[in-house]
Amino acid sequence: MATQPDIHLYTASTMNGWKPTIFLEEAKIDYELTAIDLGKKTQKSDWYLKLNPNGRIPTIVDRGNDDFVVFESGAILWYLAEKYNKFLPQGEKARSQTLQWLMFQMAGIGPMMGQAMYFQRIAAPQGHEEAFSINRYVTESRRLLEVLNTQLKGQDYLVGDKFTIADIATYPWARSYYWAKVSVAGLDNLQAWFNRIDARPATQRALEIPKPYWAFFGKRDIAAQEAENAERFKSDVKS
Ligand SMILES: N[C@@H](CCC(=O)N[C@@H](CS)C(=O)NCC(=O)O)C(=O)O
Repeated sequence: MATQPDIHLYTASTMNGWKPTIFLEEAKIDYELTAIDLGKKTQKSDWYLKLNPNGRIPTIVDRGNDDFVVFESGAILWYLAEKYNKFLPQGEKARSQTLQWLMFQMAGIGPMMGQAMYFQRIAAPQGHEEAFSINRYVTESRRLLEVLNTQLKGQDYLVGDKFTIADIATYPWARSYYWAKVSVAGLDNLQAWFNRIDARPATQRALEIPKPYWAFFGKRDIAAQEAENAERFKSDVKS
């Protein structure tokens, strides 16, 4: 009888949702996937809230560790990195630096770009055009991308020459600058880093799981996916 994989991943095709998928594909680890339908609010159902009290994706359950549950995408990456001894350097300083850039993504890039997206892609098309908020989040996102650009000067990845969980967490967000309508003009180191990770087959494969959403990256079927996204998050706008 085939054994079940340790990791059961609950996720959807979003910037946070792709983080564990990128890790698992890059590390070539077998996992079971349950696609959560955000449009149907599956993430708010009772069974899912027992796993993730925040009612958001992603979440993992580790069957190999007494069905231990981990939520919050940064914590999931950290847990997987320790379990599989991958993408988190062993040396004390490089390890701390990796966690610093992971926190920078979780506390800065994600929330700011997320709000830039929300106000422009979800609220504005439904009649809530908030110029002050849009300007605030777009300007702050651009500033944070400039910080990444400076960090990437003369090195391939966020922490030296090794691909780490900091890159895994940051790439889906920063690479979605098109969706957040944040310019990356003049950020040459950042663009070179995009190109480097765009060329990683496992990461690109992960971006099609559970399904592709290339509109976030300004590529392919943009009009159709913009319409689908508007439908998906329609009920999130409160008057
Ligand atoms: N801090 C959380 C954020 C998770 C999050 O915001 N997930 C979004 C998708 S990117 C979600 O589930 N949205 C649906 C909802 O809020 O109901 C993490 O990093 O895991």
